[in-house]
Amino acid sequence: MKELSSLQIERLKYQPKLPESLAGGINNLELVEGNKTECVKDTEQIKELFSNIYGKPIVTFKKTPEKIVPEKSNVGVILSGGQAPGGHNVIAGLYDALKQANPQNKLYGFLGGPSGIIEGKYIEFTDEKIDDYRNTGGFDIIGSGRTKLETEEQFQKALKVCKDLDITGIVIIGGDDSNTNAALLAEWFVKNNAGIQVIGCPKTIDGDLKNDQIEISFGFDTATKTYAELIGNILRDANSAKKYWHFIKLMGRSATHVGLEVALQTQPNITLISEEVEEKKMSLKQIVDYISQIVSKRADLGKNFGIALIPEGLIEFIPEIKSMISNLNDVLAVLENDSTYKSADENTKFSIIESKLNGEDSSVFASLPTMIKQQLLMDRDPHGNVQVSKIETEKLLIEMVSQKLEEMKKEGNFKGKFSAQCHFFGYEGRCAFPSNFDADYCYSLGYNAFALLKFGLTGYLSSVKNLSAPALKWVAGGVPLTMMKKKKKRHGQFKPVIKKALVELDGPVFKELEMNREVWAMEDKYIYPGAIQYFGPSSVCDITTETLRLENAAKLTTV
Ligand code: FBP
Repeated sequence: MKELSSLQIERLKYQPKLPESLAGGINNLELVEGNKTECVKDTEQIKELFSNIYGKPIVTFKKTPEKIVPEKSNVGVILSGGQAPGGHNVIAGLYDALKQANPQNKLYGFLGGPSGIIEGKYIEFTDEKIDDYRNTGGFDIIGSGRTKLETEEQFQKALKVCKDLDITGIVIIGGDDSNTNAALLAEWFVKNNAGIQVIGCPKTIDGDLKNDQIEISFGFDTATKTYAELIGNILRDANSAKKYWHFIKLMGRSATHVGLEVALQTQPNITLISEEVEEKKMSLKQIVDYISQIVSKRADLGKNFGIALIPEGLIEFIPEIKSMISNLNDVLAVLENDSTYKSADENTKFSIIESKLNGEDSSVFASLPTMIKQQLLMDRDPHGNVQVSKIETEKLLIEMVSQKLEEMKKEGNFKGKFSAQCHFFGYEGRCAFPSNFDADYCYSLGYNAFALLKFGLTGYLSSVKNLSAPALKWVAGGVPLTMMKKKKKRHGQFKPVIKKALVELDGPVFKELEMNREVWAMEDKYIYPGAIQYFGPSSVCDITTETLRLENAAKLTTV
């Protein structure tokens, strides 16, 4: 029986590229320190919370002929949060660097996410284990989880597990919330003289963990290429059958980077951008009117089909719903301990909530269909986020657009047909085989994470920059995690968080969409990107996203 696909066999042999500074070997590095850093907001509170790791400098690495062989060290690695293509390569890069530095070194993988380090569940990596997972998608090598590390008890347990394994460095591979975990753990270890360093790695398909120092999180490239392939196929189907409107919700949590990138790769008829909805204070009704107008105008041209991209987090950005959700979060935090509420049936729960919400928020909640109310009441994730992937905004919009078009039909303002299909793309892309870009980027991030540990740094995010250039020209280094911090209300309390990067409406990526969307709405300028290619010309296999291309090109013109 066949155990591996032909592609799997070939991908296992792929040798990821490293930046030139790292390619000379892990023991041939020199650390270059930049200026001290400040956090993005709430400086005094963040300084106080992270008094031991606050304000460190940005660092980069330089190749040096000197060979410094470090003492033996053991490292533990954690995969945290949602899967993103390339996670296995971060571990492979980390493992290769660690073994190259000193073959006596050991790498432990904590199982099932951050809970693994608390519960002492781990494996020790071997060459065979790592070789089986090189350049593969998924996080199944050790699994992932969303446990939040924040209590004294959790930290004490993690310390004991690390001491038992003689671990002096932890690498946490995660998104904004997981890297907040990394910063809290780093601070606690320094405060308690634990002698354990913590380094984060920027992971998330959402693309919202980025700033002046982090160009993109890993996984975004592969995930958006995967969705663009699927959407390209649907565009072609729609353009062939000419009878359906496809409403496609795309993962990405709050930010619309995924939707925007996929739109630039495929050029659909409608792309909603949550950040624009918020900025323009568009109500749900205005969004429905906007979509209905395009459906109707296309129908006038004889086109009763099209594609609308809907960001996963849209609902949280519609002003009246955003305000209601914020109020609802506070109400639910109190009701969590209310036995009458907890034992009530669904309709009674809705009534209790409506009675506790402020006037306007209460009417907004009451006006939503039951399906959406139920989805809004689902448990928050351990970091306090509404689980937007479970809110069926695409269905809500189809229902409301249908109603609007019925009204327009009665008034003689819509003469076409509206038959809609809904889709939700998210899980389809999170575990895809990493593109060459993600395979190289992730391997470099892991390798670089060990370099940061080797120089005794803690509370840093592994950073690899200049990503629009060929891999050899990438710049490896580290960014202090505190630099990205600010405070945010979670579960009714203020907590330190990493600032999420949302789509910038005056940035080059959104501008590109804005410039073209009216044409794309009416004329069918669809692009069919096809599947990710791993072998073939570099112009096909190694290109990265439009987002990175446009952002880096804009930086060059402003320098
Ligand atoms: P991360 O921030 O953990 O990388 O989340 C990625 C993501 O895919 C989001 O786009 C999505 O909202 C969420 O995970 C869904 O997570 P889950 O499958 O755990 O509900």
